[in-house]
Parts: sequence; C-alpha cells; structure tokens
Amino acid sequence: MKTILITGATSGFGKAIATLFAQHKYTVCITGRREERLTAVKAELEGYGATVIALQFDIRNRQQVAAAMTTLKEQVQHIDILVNNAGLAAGMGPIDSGDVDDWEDMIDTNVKGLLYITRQVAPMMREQRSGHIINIGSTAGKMVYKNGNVYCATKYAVDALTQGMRVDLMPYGIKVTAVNPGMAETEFSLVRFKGDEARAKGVYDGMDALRAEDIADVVYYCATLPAHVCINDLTITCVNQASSVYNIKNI
Ligand code: NDP
Ligand code: 8X3
Repeated sequence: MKTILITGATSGFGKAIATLFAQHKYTVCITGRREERLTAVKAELEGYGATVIALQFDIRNRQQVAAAMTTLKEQVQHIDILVNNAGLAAGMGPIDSGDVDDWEDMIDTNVKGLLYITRQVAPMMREQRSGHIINIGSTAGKMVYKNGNVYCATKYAVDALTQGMRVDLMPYGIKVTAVNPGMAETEFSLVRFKGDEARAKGVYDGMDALRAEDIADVVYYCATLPAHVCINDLTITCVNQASSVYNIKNI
C-alpha cells in the first residue's frame, strides 16, 4: 500500500487531498498545529478504512519537524508522495507599511517550513529510488498582484524550489510537480484577514471560486499517472479568474 504525507491537512486543500487518498486506501499521514482538528480529521479518514497517522507540529519549528519525522519514520517504511501544502497569507498591504511579523510568518511557513519537510523526506525517496513531491504553489507565484508582495514572493520561491528539486532529484527517479491554484474558498482568506469573516467572504462573493476538492482531484491525477510521466507545473483557476490580477469582478 502506498503512503502519502500531506502537510497542513486540518483544513482546506490538505484535508480534501487527505480525504481523497484515504478513500483510495492509501496510508495517509496528516500534519497541522491544531490538535483537535487533527484528531477529528484522523477519525473521519479512518472511516474510509484507511490507515491514518496524525502528527501535530508547527512547520516553522525545525526541531519539531525533525522530531515528528523521526516518529513517522518509525511507523512507515516508505513515503511515496509528499504534498507540501501547509501555508498561509498573513495580511495584505503595501510594502512600505507591511507588518514585518506577518512577513516572517509567511516566509517561515511557506518557504522555510516547506524546506524543512523536504530535507527530511527527500533522502528517504532517494534511498527508495522513487517518490513524488507535489508542491502547492499559487497563481500568486506566477504573477504579482497589488499588495500581495511578500505572499507572492513566497510562492515565487516555491516555484523556484520546485524547479530546483526536479533537477536535483531527477537522477533518483523522483517526480516533482507544482500545482498552482487560483482563488479557492478555504480558510485561506479568513487566516489572511485574521478572522474577519465578512472580509474573507467578500473575496469570493460574485465568483464561483475553486473548491478544495477541485485541487484534490488535480493532485490525485498528477500522483496516479504512469511511472514515466511527470507533470512539472500545472496552474488551475475557476472560470471566473483569468490570472492573479484579472477576474470577473474587475474586468
Ligand atoms: P487553509 O487555511 O484552509 O489551510 C492551511 C493549512 O496549513 C492548515 O491545515 C494549517 O493547519 C496549515 N498550516 C498553516 N501554518 C502552519 C504551520 N505553521 N505549521 C503547520 N501547519 C500549518 O488554506 P488552504 O487550504 O487554502 O491553503 C493550503 C495551501 O494552498 C497554502 O500553501 C496556500 O498558500 C495555498 N494556496 C491557497 C489558495 C487559496 O485561494 N485558498 C490558492 C493558491 C494556493 P493548522 O492551522 O492546524 O496548523
Ligand atoms: C492564493 C491565491 O490570489 O488569493 O494563493 O493570492 S490569491
């Protein structure tokens, strides 16, 4: 049975991806900071008959990541798929008045956290001579939008790291894919706007935005292609969004 590790599976894309792979009876390893949510998601996924391993840690903390991965390696023989999904936007504003704590939060989570996990898992895949790393990037990593500055920069970094990983890991038969979603109605905007529900909802009003399940379908497709096929980079938006900048509400 194949094993998948999905970071940030307590909500949004990560939870939907975990659900789909659990339904297909993968061994599913899920991570996140919110313990209660993790426990609830684990129980839900076990309802599909899957083996589920839940690891609670903050991806920004290198020691916590290392300890959790040591625990995981004691429980699974191999990791076939890693989905680097955990991430966030914090705030939205011009560069000259941005909140430096928010900037650090995004860089530490979206870039450094992704690297900490990858550094733990890539050697396992190298030994296996197989594996698939799927990085969740964004349309924000393809085109910068107003006031998106640092969040966009973290997703450009994910794009660069995806390309770098693919080159470095190709000799070992490891696939590396970037899945770059556009606007999707998850907890993303609620987190970005620090719990302001009306503002978060307003982002998607008047749009038939992507759902988390749409991205799960795409990840599953990428992960189940023949062994010799690797989708390098895939961008997906709802029909009402043309790019990071243009959508049905401003065209
Ligand atoms: P959600 O807020 O719904 O999910 C984010 C997940 O990341 C949660 O499970 C959260 O878990 C986890 N996470 C955040 N910070 C940390 C941390 N420090 N340590 C561990 N886990 C963490 O948002 P999405 O599902 O939308 O976002 C998932 C990814 O998709 C992110 O990388 C985001 O940038 C990207 N994305 C989102 C888009 C959108 O429009 N929604 C579009 C394009 C890309 P917990 O809080 O429990 O730690
Ligand atoms: C999330 C998509 O456009 O809200 O990465 O930045 S967007």
